[in-house]
Amino acid sequence: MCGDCGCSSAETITLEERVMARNDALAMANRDLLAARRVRAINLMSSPGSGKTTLLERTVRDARRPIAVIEGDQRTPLDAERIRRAGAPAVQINTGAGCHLDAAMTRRAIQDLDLVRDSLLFIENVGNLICPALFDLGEEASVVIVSVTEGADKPLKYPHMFQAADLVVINKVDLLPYVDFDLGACRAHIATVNPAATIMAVSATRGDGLPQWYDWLY
Ligand SMILES: Nc1nc2c(ncn2[C@@H]2O[C@H](COP(=O)(O)OP(=O)(O)O)[C@@H](O)[C@H]2O)c(=O)[nH]1
Ligand SMILES: [Mg+2]
Repeated sequence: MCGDCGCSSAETITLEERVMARNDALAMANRDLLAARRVRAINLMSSPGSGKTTLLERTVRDARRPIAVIEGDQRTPLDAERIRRAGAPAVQINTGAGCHLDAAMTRRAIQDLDLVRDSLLFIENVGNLICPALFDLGEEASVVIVSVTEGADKPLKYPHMFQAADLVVINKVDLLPYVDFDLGACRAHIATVNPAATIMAVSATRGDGLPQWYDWLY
């Protein structure tokens, strides 16, 4: 039995499997829809405050292709407003108590956005290093941001998130002189949990590493 809820753990596992299977089917449908419009979708994940929205604002201002953004937060339209001010269409999803976006939410947001052919779609997931890694949204690539104020050990502590990443961005390198953060160790930890991941160090505010980010993106 699992605590107070009265259900057996076997029933819980079956329900979880059904939820994940349904999500995976919807994610595949999203992937097909996006591919048909030649839209490259990127799932952007990190702890709250790592700089996801800041990097997106900068990317929108420097855009070489049309960009649209889906913003996920538990509450407030704040991040979608930031993206619109930077110059791109954005849809905000508020998950309430939820800790991640799922494929159904993403589908509704895709329908609300008038996606342009040959464009980029960023999906800024709800900020945490755990749940978003479990849910396929139909993205083409996953990007995880870790910032130098979070500590170099996070890839080891939250390996599932870093294993899901095609690219890991180490952000806020402008703060390296002021924080105790071992960049080499962080790179090594990322490579330990995900040897295939591309790793780049950037400062979304000062601009370090942005040429590499744009090379990867375009
Ligand atoms: N020093 C520094 N601050 C940054 C950088 N990127 C983001 N920030 C700041 O970090 C805070 C959180 O950024 P935000 O983009 O909202 O993070 P999000 O929660 O991941 O979307 C804001 O105060 C940003 O100005 C950076 O490269 N360097
Ligand atoms: Mg944000």
